[in-house]
Amino acid sequence: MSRYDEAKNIYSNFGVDTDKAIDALKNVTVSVHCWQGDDVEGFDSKESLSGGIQTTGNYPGKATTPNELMQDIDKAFSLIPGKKKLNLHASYAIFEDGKKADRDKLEPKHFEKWVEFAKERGMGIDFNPTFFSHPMVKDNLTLSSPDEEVRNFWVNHGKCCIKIAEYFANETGKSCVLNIWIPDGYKDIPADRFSPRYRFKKSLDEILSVPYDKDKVYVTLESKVFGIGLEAYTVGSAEFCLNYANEKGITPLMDNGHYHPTEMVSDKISSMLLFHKKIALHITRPMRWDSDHVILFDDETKEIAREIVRCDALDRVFISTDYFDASINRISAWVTGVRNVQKALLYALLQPNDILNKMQNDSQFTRLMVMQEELKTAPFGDVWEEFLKSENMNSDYLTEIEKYEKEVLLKR
Ligand code: RNT
Ligand code: ZN
Repeated sequence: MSRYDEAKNIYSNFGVDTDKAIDALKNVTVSVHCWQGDDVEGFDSKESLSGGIQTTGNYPGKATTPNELMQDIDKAFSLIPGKKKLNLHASYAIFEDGKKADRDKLEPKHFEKWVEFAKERGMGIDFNPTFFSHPMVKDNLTLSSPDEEVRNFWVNHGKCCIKIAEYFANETGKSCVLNIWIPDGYKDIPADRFSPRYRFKKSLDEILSVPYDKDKVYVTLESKVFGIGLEAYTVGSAEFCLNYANEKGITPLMDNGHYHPTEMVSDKISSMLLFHKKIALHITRPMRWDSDHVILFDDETKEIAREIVRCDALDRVFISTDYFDASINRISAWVTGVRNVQKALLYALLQPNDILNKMQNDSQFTRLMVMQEELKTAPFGDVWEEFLKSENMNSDYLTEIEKYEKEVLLKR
């Protein structure tokens, strides 16, 4: 009997069908962030990374041109099983013949190369306006700035991005998630918390006044609790973003690095699903702060996945990754993190949820604890290997990456 067959038997004793779990996982799309490949630098500006986010590390071989980034994405994606989507930021615009356009003048044509790239690979594209790493970010403010010139510049950027998102959806035939996140905030105690939020609301209203097809473009709004240098106050707080999303019928996005450390996104998912058709996630690994470490197969990642599966919401949650580690091989960081999201999903799909729910409802809390604990040591690894095998992959991706590092990355 193969290891998988044995695992299948063991899981069936728990009331779980492993083949079904593998099939379900094959249908889940993970939107993979392009910015792990170049430490969130992008191609449109020489400005260093700003917005209260930070990459640390200086591992050699990072992508510095569109071609290098595409080559690295190809390498990473060749080692990531399952369905993938490419998640781009506006700062990754590609300007031909040195014809640069500023962020408030971006057009679909500046993303033609990416569309070509995605289409050739049968992938959809998600998108993000880039409200950071740019000289028009004044005093850490964009859409909430009291300076109308600054605020308008960024409103126009948002408007351009809606059109580009629609272009992506039309070209790829797959809907595009357009995620708005602004870094705006203050390092120290502000005198006025109301007006910046008032202006942010007004700016969002202006951006969303651009007509767009709501079946093709899903606008999401990402909240945050604080950023580096923005410790005292964040304009786009959880309350702001959630209320705004509710009022305007757009989709809330939760990044699990954007809450106080004991606040868990896994616990928020069920509530959010009760009040929204769709929700969006940035899966990351905060370590003491929003440090954006590579996603591990850890408890919170598993719990997030379990919530999605238990709420029967795989088709209602836009799952994307958001982390950036410059201290290790960037391709490996990509593959490890995205595979861990998929591992967590498979792990979640291998839970006998009906049985466990019944135990909860029947107040069988002893049995519930014992079964949940016993499931932790069930032969999950063999089911994961079977999934990889069905995707013509295996658990050794590092050999290939080390070869690529020697032959490609170190020669850059
Ligand atoms: C920052 C947010 C945001 C960014 C990306 C690059 O704290 O998480 O999503 O990480 O847009
Ligand atoms: Zn994020």
